[in-house]
Amino acid sequence: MHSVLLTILPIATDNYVAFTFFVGTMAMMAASVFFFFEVGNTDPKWRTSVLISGLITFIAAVHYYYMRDYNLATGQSPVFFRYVDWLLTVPLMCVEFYLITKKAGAKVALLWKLIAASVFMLVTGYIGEAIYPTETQSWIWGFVSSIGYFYIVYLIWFGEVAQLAEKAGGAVRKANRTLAWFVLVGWAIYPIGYIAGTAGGLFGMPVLSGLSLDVVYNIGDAVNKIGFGLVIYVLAQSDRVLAKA
Ligand SMILES: *C/C=C(C)/C=C/C=C(C)/C=C/C1=C(C)CCCC1(C)C
Repeated sequence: MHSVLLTILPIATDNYVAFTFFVGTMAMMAASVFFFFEVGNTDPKWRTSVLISGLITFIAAVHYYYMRDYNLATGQSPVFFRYVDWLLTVPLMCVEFYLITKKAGAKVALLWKLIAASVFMLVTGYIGEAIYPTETQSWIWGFVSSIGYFYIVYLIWFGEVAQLAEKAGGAVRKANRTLAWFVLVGWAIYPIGYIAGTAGGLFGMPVLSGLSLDVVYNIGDAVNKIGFGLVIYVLAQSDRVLAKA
């Protein structure tokens, strides 16, 4: 028992997968501390949004702490906990879109649409990655998952979220435009990781062979979770009622 508790699994210097799990854990922890402390330095109307930015990176930090260990101990990809993390954090990102557009009239129905589309995207992606990981099945489920993804892209770029953000104007409009790029470009990192992990890669082409799915997902998470939170933070800071001295 003691040997189990005291065992330290060293990360080999050429083990990039384990290294990105380690750096990911640290980055998510640091971002969480930052967002949590900044809540007190935020205009009251944006506090919930900044708090949720911190919850997103905090949930990821806890998962990364575990996934880093899992990967070092087993050499395997922590697929299940990866998707548990996403199932918690991606709907919270949907909540952010709802909160920033709420004052312009966003209804709870819009929040549910975003959450439903993200859960659909993630559950079907999990089926293709973990339950039926054969080449044909992975491609089919990957395409099905993409329907959910493109629906979210549509809502944020042209649909209700975009319209409400334009109506709100100012800092909200600006923030939504930046977040829309995160969803279009930053979130597109994930299908690349998915394909890297699919049997046969990109239809047998060598472009993604040798690329680790975990390295791609870890980069995607750092860019999207921390980046997303920072956009919300900048919005909150730019839209504060300055006390007149
Ligand atoms: C913090 C975690 C985030 C923002 C995760 C986002 C994940 C995706 C956008 C995943 C998308 C996928 C597809 C569009 C097709 C292939 C399967 C997925 C689930 C990797």
